[in-house]
Amino acid sequence: MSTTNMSPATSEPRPTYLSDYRPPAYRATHTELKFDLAPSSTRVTALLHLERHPDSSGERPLVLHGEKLSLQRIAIDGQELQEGEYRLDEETLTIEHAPDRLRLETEVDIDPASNTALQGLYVSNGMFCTQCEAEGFRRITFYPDRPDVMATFSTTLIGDQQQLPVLLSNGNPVERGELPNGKHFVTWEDPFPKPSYLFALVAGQLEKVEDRFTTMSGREVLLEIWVEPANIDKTEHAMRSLKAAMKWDEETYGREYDLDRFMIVAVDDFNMGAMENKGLNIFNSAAVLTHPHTATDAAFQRVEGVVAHEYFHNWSGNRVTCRDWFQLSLKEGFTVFRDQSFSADMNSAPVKRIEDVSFLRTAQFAEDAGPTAHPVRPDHYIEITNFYTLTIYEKGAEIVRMLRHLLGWETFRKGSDLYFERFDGQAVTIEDFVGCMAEVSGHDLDQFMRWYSQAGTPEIDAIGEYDYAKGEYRLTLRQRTPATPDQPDKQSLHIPVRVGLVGTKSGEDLTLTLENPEDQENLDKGGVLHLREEEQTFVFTGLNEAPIPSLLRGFSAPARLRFPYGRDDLAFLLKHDSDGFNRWDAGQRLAMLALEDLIAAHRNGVEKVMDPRVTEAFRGLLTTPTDDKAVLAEMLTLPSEAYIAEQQPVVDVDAIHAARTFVKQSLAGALRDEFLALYQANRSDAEYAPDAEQIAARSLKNVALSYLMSIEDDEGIALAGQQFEADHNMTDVRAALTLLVHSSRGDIADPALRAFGEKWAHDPLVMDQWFSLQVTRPQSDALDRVKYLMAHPAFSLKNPNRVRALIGAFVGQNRVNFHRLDGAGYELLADVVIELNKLNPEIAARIITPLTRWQRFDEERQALMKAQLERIRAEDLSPNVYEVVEKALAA
Ligand code: B3K
Ligand code: ZN
Repeated sequence: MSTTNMSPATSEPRPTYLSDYRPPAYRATHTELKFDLAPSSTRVTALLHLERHPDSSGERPLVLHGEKLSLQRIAIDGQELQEGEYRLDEETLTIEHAPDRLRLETEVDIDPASNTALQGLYVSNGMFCTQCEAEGFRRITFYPDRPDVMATFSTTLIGDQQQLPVLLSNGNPVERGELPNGKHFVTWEDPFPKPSYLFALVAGQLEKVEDRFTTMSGREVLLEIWVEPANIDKTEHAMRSLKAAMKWDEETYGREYDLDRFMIVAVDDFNMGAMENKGLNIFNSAAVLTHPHTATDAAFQRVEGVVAHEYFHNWSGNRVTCRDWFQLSLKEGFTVFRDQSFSADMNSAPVKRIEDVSFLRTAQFAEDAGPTAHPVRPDHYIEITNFYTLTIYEKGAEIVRMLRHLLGWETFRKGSDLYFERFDGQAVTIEDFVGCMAEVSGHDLDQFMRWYSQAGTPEIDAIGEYDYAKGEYRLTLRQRTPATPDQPDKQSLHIPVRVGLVGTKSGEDLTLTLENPEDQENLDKGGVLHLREEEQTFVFTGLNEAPIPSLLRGFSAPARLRFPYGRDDLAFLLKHDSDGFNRWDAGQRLAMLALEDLIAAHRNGVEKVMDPRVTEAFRGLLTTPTDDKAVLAEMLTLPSEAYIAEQQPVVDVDAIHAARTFVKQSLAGALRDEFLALYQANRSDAEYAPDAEQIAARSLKNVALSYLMSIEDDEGIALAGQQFEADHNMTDVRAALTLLVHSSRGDIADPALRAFGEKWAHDPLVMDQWFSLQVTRPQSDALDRVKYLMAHPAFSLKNPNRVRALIGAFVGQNRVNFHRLDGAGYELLADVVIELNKLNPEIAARIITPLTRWQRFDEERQALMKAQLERIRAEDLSPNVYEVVEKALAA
């Protein structure tokens, strides 16, 4: 049981409120740490240079955080404290009458080997590593563990020379040497003041690859990627990505790296993707290791994005950090925006936008519509770990993107420069960031700030009317944000709506002239209408042909936009819209209309009929030559079941699955030859490279194969078999194997699966894929397979990647089987959550998400899901799971 963990029957964990923020009574200026590393008992000696905060009155005591620490010694300025001179509870150490300036020494013992929560110091595959964000450092030593306390650190690591030959921490190594009993030590110094959440140490048997980067001012930086010896051949792409990111940040944001060395370490047990510790980024091995034979294109791209994200944090997060954890999106939203822009520049920009928006609309919109909805800057939380959400990250990035477009790149860049210069070395707020943007642009961003405080996805209802005689088009936009928990009433947001009017005769963008000069001025600056009121009408004049509006171009705001498009309008936009994103979106909308009909047909038990307009639109896509294969692959991809579900008032998983399968099979049947030709045209024996061109061709080929396999076309099956056997690269192997395993052709799939499992038994990241692709198969035996695989020797609830690969994939991507009407899927998830609650509360509170969305389903399923939530609530819960389950049941 964790220290803040109280059984709901006795007392409930208490929330922390933004409005209660006060600067700390004391701050640390310099911190000296010594670790004597041993798996079950590590001695941590800390010497903190503390001084009273200038804003703090003399009455406030010195309070340090500390959890699960066994205190051995405590002294102030060399004087041992006696019992009674300090107070210890499960979360804090309090010294009532401390001097204004002091040196506090503590010695504590901790137990990294039994730390399955993976916060603080823990052991992964025999390697010591840390995860301190947000509040893990307090599990290492007593400390003012809050981001507004920034100190320089000096860290000495002591370990067995054989077991722990490599000893790493933040900054630069300044001393090393041998010690008695086969031990050795290394001392590291980090000259940049940092909050404790950016502290890191790593110790183990590691090997490195190194490289160098010369910064724009001519300094040479040593780059090191540290991995277990078996993975030394999987670092090349991460290194290339790191150098590209360093260069990009110099060129794009004028940001240069500051230390002499930058290290990345790969660990197998990690709760998130990676962590931006100063000078020593620690990565989930899944977010750093790649090899053409073990990682898919998607994995290569993820590595590039995450390496860049963590590197970019060196400025947006580390040099300028958050005052408190309510400001989390200050660093995360901005840094996600930065990594999205980087990936767009490295690959296909339109595809990157399509992927990011699909993800946002599917997953973040669902969060915003569910019981855990919260503003991008929350005003209270019980467990901050629960707030590393899609809303903080992805919606936060959309807000920064809106600012970038409102201001234009050059002004936005000036605002960014001002922010980094003015607040360098400080812990600041979202107002400080937006304030810089307002200051450099002269824009009034007061209303815009509501994006940070108001939860929920705004809905925009648009209607348009063309007056032929006057040559006018009247576009009326009405906004509304639905109520969310704690926020019944919403105010109007400032929403930038990028528009175009596409002429129905010419197929070209018409010149936009607005009646109102102020609106026209805004429009001239980038085709944007500023919707600030609940309802606004924009009158476009001088039009000599009827237009079809193209709205929210490039997805200019994270909103749901409705417009009564006819199917012919959508087919027209799919052909003619000059905005690539909206061209794709028109195709998705067209498919959605057809899917909605088919969902209804399935529910009503009437025969399903395919809308020929969808087939013709696809035929058009398949037969029109294109130079953008990457976008074509996206256009040929139907909306996911999760996205379709998002659009339904009551989710009918079976009807959605049936309708989508029907559309896919109809298209495959009607366009078989075209898909086959597409497949053949995009085959290649060229040596694998994760470049945009090859990735596009592979996506296109594998999309074509998925259509052919949907009808279990003989030729398709043969091609999938050959593609698997050819073993050219993991992208192709995994695509082929997944299609085979998801088909009814067990005769081909089973031996392939077995061969794959045996071949890769030694590689955890490939085995994760082996687990996932089996449990996502739509056949009704999937749940049995999950249970069978949970008993597999390679499965462990202690490894978050494995949990995500098996349980996460099943509950998130196998909707028909997770939502089985006998409730067995829900029961299985609840069982897992109950076990994980004890082992790793952070992961438990995440994996439970699908159960919390019970209101979206029919009554029968609602009852089954709620029953499992109640069952979980009856357990002795971590604050993490407690907070999520309470919200879900209160909804
Ligand atoms: N900042 C880390 C978050 C880790 C927090 C885990 N509770 C990852 C990132 O956004 O870069
Ligand atoms: Zn981040």
